[in-house]
Amino acid sequence: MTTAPTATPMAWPELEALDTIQTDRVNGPTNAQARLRLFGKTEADVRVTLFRDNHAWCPYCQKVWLWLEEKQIPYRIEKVTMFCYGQKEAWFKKKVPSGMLPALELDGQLITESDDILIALEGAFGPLVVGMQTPKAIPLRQLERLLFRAWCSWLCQPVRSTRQEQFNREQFVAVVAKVEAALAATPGPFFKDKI
Ligand SMILES: N[C@@H](CCC(=O)N[C@@H](CS)C(=O)NCC(=O)O)C(=O)O
Repeated sequence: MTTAPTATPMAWPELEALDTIQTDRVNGPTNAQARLRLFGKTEADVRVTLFRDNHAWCPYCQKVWLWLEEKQIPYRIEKVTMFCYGQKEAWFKKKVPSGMLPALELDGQLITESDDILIALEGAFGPLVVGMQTPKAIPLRQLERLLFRAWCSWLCQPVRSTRQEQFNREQFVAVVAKVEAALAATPGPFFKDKI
């Protein structure tokens, strides 16, 4: 009789040693582990610190992350634990008592709420193609809020009746149809194809 080999899970350092692709986290392609991004500039040029979730899946943090990367604004990254993974860092709760992410410091001034963060960044560095407050962007931003509310009402909130569940589902499908229509209005796969 042969015994099956026992598999011992690898530790993080062992897994890291297998990663032979040496990426330059500071100036190379974007990556979720970076703590500093310079885009060829120097640390003296850094005016921004982004506080984001450890695992880089918070979509509101991603929104700010994408903006900074696309604009190539030098920034530091501070990682913060999300409630679902454990205790929120005390230093972060001192800064942002609600513990919500993202948060950002621009020239030492703290800003929360991803839309307000982007508006402040636009004020400092100029818009990323279409400004957050231009008439072109506003209906799409409203549509994103509608979509968020619709899926959250359907899937995240407790329902009291089958009728309510069905209503929430229909609301969601109706908003998705609006999103589809907005996408179909451009020839490409994006909401805005050309400016
Ligand atoms: N309206 C906020 C929403 C931000 C938000 O919901 N953030 C979630 C993560 S996706 C959060 O920080 N939750 C606290 C936590 O999970 O620790 C924004 O646009 O910035």
